[in-house]
Amino acid sequence: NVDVVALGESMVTFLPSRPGRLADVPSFDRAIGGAESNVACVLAAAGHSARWVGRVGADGFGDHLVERIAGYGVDVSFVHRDAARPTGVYFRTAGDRGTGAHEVAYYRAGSAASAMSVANVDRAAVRAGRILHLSGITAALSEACRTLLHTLTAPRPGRPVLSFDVNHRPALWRTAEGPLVLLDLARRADLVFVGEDEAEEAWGITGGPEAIGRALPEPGVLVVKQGGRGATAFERHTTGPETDGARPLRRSPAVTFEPAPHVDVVATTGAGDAFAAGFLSGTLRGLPLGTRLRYGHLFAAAALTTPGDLATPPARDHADRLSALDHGAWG
Ligand code: KDG
Repeated sequence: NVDVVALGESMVTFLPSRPGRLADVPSFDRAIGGAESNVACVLAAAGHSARWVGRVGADGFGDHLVERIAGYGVDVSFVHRDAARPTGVYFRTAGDRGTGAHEVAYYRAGSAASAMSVANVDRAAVRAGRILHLSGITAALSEACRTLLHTLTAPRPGRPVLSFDVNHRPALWRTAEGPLVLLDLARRADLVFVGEDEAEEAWGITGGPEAIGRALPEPGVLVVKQGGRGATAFERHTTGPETDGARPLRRSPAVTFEPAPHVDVVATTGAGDAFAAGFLSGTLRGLPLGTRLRYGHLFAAAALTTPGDLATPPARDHADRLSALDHGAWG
């Protein structure tokens, strides 16, 4: 049995050799990306068992992704190779020092991952973990991927705890229904990650975490990320263990805010994935809500201070010591 299964598209990522506009950058360094496999890699690096389920081309970039992700200790035995479609890739520029804003160019339309479907994904392998981690990116890839997510998020007996990162990527959506699809998927999940800015951009919610909490009353745990300021988590208590996959019954929610430590940001890409991995790591270890948020911040700090999407999280004893520091050292 595996702790976490993550399903989604992974891509070869090209990082700029120097700052500047995409139009000007002369060369790029190869790295790996993909929100869901990032989560799986960070969790594996943090000592949990993780599986990534995806689809890549039968090409050298596909080999590279599978080998690199396996190198983190992630189980890749349910990754399919598609002889007819290529592995997706993307290029990005270095973030603006002040705002972190950067350009992204995706080459993933018609990719192997966009052909993932109910017919070709091993659903037993996807449902084999304690936690299944999905993200809204997959819903944007194709109609077949959207149907797959709907199937995987349907309530059913024995469903793993469903973790969903909204990951709104406006550049990927070719229909106007993206925000509604994301809202529907988030409502089906047990644990949801969403950025405050993302909730405003996708759903027009401007009232901060409380307003997002009101718009999303269903998930047992809702985590609202507030950029460099911190994150707020709402935990709606369950009445007992989720033995038959029934939705947890809600009482009044517990709300916790944890400030983020100050870091010199090198690149923001992958920070959300690292945050999710940190929170999930704390969840798997049964840690209190505030500590789970601190783990999210610590893992995100590692990603924020490296140029690539992926960074090794702090070792467990180190993270435990840092998360136990009093509030003055945080925020
Ligand atoms: O969260 C990081 C991801 O955005 C990056 O790895 C690429 O998966 C990606 C995407 O679709 O943007």
